[in-house]
Amino acid sequence: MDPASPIAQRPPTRPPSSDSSQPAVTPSSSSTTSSSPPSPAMASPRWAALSRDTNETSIQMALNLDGTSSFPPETDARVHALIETESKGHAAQTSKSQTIILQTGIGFLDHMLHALSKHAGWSLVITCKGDLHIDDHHTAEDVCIALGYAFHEALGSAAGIARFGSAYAPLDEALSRAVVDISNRPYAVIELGLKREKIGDLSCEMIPHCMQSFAQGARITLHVDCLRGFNDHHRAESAFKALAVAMRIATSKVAGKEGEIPSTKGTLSA
Ligand SMILES: [Mn+2]
Repeated sequence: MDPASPIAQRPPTRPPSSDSSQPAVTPSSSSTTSSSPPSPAMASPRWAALSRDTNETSIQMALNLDGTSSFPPETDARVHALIETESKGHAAQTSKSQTIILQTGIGFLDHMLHALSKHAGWSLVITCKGDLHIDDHHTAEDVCIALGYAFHEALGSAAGIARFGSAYAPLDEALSRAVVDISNRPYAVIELGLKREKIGDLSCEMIPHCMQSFAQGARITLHVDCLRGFNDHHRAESAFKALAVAMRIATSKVAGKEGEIPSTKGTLSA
């Protein structure tokens, strides 16, 4: 998937935000039919829905950065169908405060995105039918770029958020560190030091590439290092957990800073 390509089936974009930080090409949101900018007292839902079909992958997704069971009105019927099915059955990933259903077709990718969404506090539903008869590449890459687009759209303006976030997360002997800047400057340095060929059906070379693809789509600056650890499953999972916590911190709303852009330039759009 070309990171610069527009996403198909997007409804009109949200009203211009006060800091003009929305790029021209972005998955659109959603959130409100009002034409006035959101006030702190009536903040727009930080959510996005995305649907994308190509010859390589068909992805439908809904994201709410603040958890809950609420998703945008334009959420794809296939996402709703999945939620309906899971709510009647084995909704093991869904809790009182978060709805998380991940069916990318790659089990270990589902596991990593589950860790990311759970510890970031997101509600996230993804269904993907990809060309897994070829390999895992298109599916893993496209899902993560699309998740980045959805994140960028769901966040909307960076006004009032912390902007920077960093976290360490261990998993037994493994320890990872993630540092994020909601910068509108896509850049990623990911060093996980994985040594296996694959974990489950996900190639280890795709794991840092997934994070890089997410950062590209989300337009964030991201540094993730696995600092130690013997077991590659542990190394990868600790990295996604560290990313999750760093994202939660960076996107948290700062009391008293409502409506303020956290930048010395006064904008994060340039
Ligand atoms: Mn695990």
